[in-house]
Amino acid sequence: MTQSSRRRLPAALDPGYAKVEQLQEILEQLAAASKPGTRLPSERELAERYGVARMTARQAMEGLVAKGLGYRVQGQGTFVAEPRIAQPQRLTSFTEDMASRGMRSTSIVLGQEVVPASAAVGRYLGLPAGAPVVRLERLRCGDGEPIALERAHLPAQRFAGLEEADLSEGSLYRLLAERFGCEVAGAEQRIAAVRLTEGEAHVLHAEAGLPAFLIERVTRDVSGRGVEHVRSLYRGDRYEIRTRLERHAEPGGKGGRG
Ligand code: 16G
Repeated sequence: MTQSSRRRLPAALDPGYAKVEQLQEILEQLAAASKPGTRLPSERELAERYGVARMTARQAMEGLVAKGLGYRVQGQGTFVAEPRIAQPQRLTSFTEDMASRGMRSTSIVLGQEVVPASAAVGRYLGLPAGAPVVRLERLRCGDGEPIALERAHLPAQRFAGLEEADLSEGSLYRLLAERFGCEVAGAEQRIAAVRLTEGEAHVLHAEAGLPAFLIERVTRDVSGRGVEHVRSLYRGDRYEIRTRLERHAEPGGKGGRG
């Protein structure tokens, strides 16, 4: 434990509360106040400092790791994890999400071609089944690290030539706006918890079975027309979804009282 991290820890536990939870809170505060990659106190150090059993210290550490706030390195200890990237409440692009965190967005294009729309994709985009759509499959990276795997379908006639655009660095949304005059205006999405299959994990440089968010989105332009249907897999250890809930909010208006 470094001098500075020791200084941040409270001196003793409160006897009126459960020890594991208190230790976990202490570790969470310490992790939040430290840079990613900082070594956290060992189980032995924690146990000695707070006069608790090693098992209690271990449970607190395991809780921290399970929440994705720390990671273990065999034989070296537990370290502060990178904070997750939050999906904002506005309709943003991956490039914007990364930029807002000071990260550089790049993509590895895994597929980019015109294919016939399946019945489901056609329905989402307001096209007949079999109509040409551009299938765009990208591995999205932040500062070079894989974060999400996205498979999008867009109407090929409306976005003619999209299958040949260079999307390894740039933003799809920006390209749609600049080249096709199409501004995305809103989206409906659903989010489910899944585990990565071996193939997905391989592409995302993760372990098979890692929890992930499966996000299915239909994005619309100002006139309400479907612009893209996307299925994205976001690594659960690198991404989080935040929602804001207001009890008295009225759609499109100020919060009322009821
Ligand atoms: C986000 C969107 C995706 C969109 C992409 C455009 C989610 C779940 N998905 O990743 O639908 O295609 O942004 O990003 O948020 P780009 O403009 O950086 O290419």
